[in-house]
Formats: sequence, C-alpha cells, structure tokens
Amino acid sequence: MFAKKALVTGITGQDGAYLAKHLLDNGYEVYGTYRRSASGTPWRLDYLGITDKVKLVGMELLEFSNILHVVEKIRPDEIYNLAAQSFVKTSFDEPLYTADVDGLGVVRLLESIRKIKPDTKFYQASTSEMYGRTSEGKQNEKTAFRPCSPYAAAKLYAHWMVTNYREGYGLYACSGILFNHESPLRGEEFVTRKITTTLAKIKRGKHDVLELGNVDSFRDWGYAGDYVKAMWLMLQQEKPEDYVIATGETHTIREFANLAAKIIGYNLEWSGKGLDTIAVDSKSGKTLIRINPQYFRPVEVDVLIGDASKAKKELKWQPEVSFENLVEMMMKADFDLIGNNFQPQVLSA
Ligand code: NDP
Ligand code: GDR
Repeated sequence: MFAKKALVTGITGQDGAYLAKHLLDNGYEVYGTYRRSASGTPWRLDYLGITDKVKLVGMELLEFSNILHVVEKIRPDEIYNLAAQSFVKTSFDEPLYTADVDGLGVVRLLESIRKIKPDTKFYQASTSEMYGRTSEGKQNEKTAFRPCSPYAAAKLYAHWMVTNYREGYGLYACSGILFNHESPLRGEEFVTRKITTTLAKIKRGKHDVLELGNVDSFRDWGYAGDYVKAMWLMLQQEKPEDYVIATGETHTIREFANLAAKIIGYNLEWSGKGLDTIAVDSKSGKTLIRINPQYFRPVEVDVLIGDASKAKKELKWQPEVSFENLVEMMMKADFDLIGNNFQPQVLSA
C-alpha cells in the first residue's frame, strides 16, 4: 500500500516542524514548503531530527503559478496550510503584505486544489485572534468574530473563503481556530519565548534587562506538540468542520514571567504602573523586567480563553501539557541552550 502524501506549507515554522514529525510517525510521505528567498537553515527540523526525512519544496504563497506547479507535481492527499506572516505586531506595519500572504495566499491554494485535485483534504490555520475584542466569556465555534489587527482581518477573510469553498464546491476544507500555542521551538519574537530566552541570558550574565510591552493581557496558552495532533485529526473525519483548539485556561504575561523566573531561581516582585511598571528579583534587588512602549500595539486583544468542547467530544482531542509544565519545558530548554550546569528548579517540587 502507498503511504499518504501530505503537503505542509510553512514547514520551517514552529507548527510545521511538530506537524511534520507527527505525520512521519503516522507513516506519511511528508512534503514541506520553504521560501527560496529565506536564508535560514531548517533548524526546527534539525532539532526534531527529521530534516532528511521530509521532502522540501520551494513555494511562495504570493505566487499563484508556483503553487499550482507544486500541487500539480505532488498531488497530495492532504494539505496543511501553516505558512503565514504570523506576527500580529508586524501586521500593523505591513498590512498589505499580511493581507496578501495570510488572506489571498489561502485562496491561491484553494483554487489550485479545485483546479488540480479536488479530493485533496485541506487544513487552514485559523486563529483565536479573529475573536479580537470579544465580549463573550469563553470563545467557541459559534462566537462572533471581532478582529482588531490586519493579521486577524486577513485570517478571517481566509477563514470565510475556506467555508465558501467547502459549501460552494464541496471541498474537504476546514479551519482549526487555534489559541496561542508555544514550545521551545517558538519564534523569539513571540512573548513567551522572548521571556524564557531573555531570562536565561540574564541568569547567565549575558543580558541586562527584559523589556516588554503590555504585561496585563490574558492568553490561553497550550503546547504546540498537542495542537498539531488536532490539525491531523480534523482531516481524518467523515466530513470537514471547523474546531476551536484551546486549553480553557487563561493567564497574563506577568504570570508567565513569574513562573519562568521562579524556575531559574528568581522571585519577581512587581511595582509601579503603566510605563513605570518594573519587576525586581526580591533576593538580589536586581531589576529584571521593565516596560518599553515600542512593544505596544495600536490595538490590543485584552483577553482570550477558548472552549474546545466540540474538539474534545468529536475528535477525542485533549491538551496534555499544562500551563505550568509548558513554562517549565520552555524555560529549561532555553536555560540549557544558553549553557552551563545550573540545575533549574522543578516547579512541582
Ligand atoms: P511561524 O511564524 O513559526 O511559521 C510561519 C511559516 O510560514 C514559516 O515557515 C515561514 O517561512 C512561512 N511563511 C511566511 N511567509 C510566507 C510566504 N509568503 N510564503 C511561504 N511561506 C511563508 O508560525 P507558527 O508555526 O507559530 O504558526 C503556524 C500557523 O498557525 C500560522 O499560519 C499562524 O498564523 C497560525 N497560528 C499560530 C498560532 C500559534 O500560537 N502558534 C495560533 C493560531 C494560528 P520562513 O521560515 O521562511 O519565515
Ligand atoms: P499573539 O502573540 O499576538 O497573541 O499572537 P504574542 O506572543 O506576540 O503576544 C501575546 C501578548 O503579549 C503581549 N506582549 C508582547 N508580545 C510580544 N510579542 N513581545 C513583547 O515584548 C510583548 N510584551 C507584551 C502582546 O501585546 C500580546 O498581548 C500569536 C501568534 O502566534 C499568532 O500568529 C497567533 O494567531 C496567535 O498567537 C493566536
């Protein structure tokens, strides 16, 4: 029997790497797209030890002929569209580029499937950012969207186009509305990894102070390794549907920083308000965190918390890594990465 073929766009990103590993473990032939214009190495695939097991193909989401060619050549059974300009703050500076990649890029893929191989199953990486300034308690598949960044608006356009191609052309196309998910492979521009990597550098004497923006927003943070399993499950159902994937817990940036700091032996004490907010290590008196308005956004999403009941019931999906374990995993990984033999504290101890 032939192995199923999966095409993962954005395989060089956090989710792409974890998903590729999951698909390989399930016997898939995995093709992954990378941008020829990018100069970096596939370090996340290296980290997971799978670089030589996936087949890398050059693909740019801005280029329709390029996408058509890739889909025609590979004729995949499943496509997971993870590629995107995924940094919310950058989308305020690059709204047109973000709309093109995150919005129109998805339509280019859908059109390619419709024209070349309409039985290809399609997964779209939708996002909790589409809820934006929501006023509802926990967000589920029925919650109204109120996007408040160019990123979220572009993703919402793509989300509705996926629905449109499913209903209009009968494609097996669905969207996972994923809440924030993190890991040691998270990009360093995102707040969780920025906190763990910078605190590790400070502890090692290689950095002075961590500068953050709004430390009072709440996010529902899960583990990326858990979330890619849900993506795969969505394409194994009898019919395509959209699902929220979340932990159902929400925490502030301060809470994340407090836990991360504790693991490497700091005890944060916060004082001050607004731009004067600081966090000092109570043991040494050293200021570890201060606010830099450069990291504020023109519009902020204050609180997100997801209700993944539908996924739990229909996909039999469950998050396995708790918030505390996630922070511990990331902090320890960064502490080791920065080097030396310090023994991180175990949170549960
Ligand atoms: P990353 O930023 O880590 O990865 C994004 C990937 O997209 C990279 O491989 C990047 O390539 C690629 N890419 C960017 N622009 C283009 C382009 N123009 N053409 C082709 N490829 C491109 O994101 P994550 O892995 O964290 O997220 C995966 C997807 O899930 C994204 O669509 C994101 O918006 C969405 N999402 C993420 C959540 C999260 O918490 N992580 C939550 C909800 C949704 P390169 O390496 O060259 O930059
Ligand atoms: P988010 O993640 O915008 O939720 O998007 P990010 O980690 O960038 O921000 C989370 C919250 O932290 C606040 N914040 C800071 N953020 C960054 N990046 N840097 C800082 O210094 C800083 N200080 C405070 C932010 O204001 C925000 O409130 C992520 C991405 O992965 C998206 O692609 C995805 O769709 C959503 O999660 C769900």
